[in-house]
Amino acid sequence: MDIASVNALSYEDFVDVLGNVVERCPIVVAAVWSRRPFVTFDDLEAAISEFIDALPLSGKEGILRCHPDLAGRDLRSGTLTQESSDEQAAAGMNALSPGDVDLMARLNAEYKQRFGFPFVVCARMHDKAGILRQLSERCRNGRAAEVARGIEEVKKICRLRLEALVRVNVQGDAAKL
Ligand code: 2AL
Repeated sequence: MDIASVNALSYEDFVDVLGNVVERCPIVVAAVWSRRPFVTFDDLEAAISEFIDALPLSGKEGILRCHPDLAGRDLRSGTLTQESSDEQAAAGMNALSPGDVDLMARLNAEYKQRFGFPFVVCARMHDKAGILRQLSERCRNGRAAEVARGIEEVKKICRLRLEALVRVNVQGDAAKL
């Protein structure tokens, strides 16, 4: 889909097509629909990013809380969104040894206990070893730093999900379909 086609969508279709670019948070794109027309792909991405940045701390934490754990309950029960399922598979989260599943569960629980929201990382940009390393390292950060870091990761996930839906041409403009 190209940016002109994105701009032509009704809000219902816009939310249907782009609603999960931020995991289980369709309100984000429902809010930015009124910022159309987007001149480029980057313009659309920037509008999403600005909406997230303008949220109060509780809203940013809420976005983080909409993310499923890596190698967690939703993966085991088959209730991940398609996007999350593909991302977790790309990072090998669906093929962990029983020992690594236990380690992830322990570290995820420790992180959540400390911060009150889940550990979020852009899974497509890391492998299993990198994810486990970050999870143990980030458990030691302060809370404000982790909200900021988690939101940075949400934006990376969002960029990749947007790229799968809207073509970015060589000039950085969107031009797909
Ligand atoms: C996820 C997810 O669902 N996709 C991804 O890249 N990261 N979840 C998470 N807790 O980091």
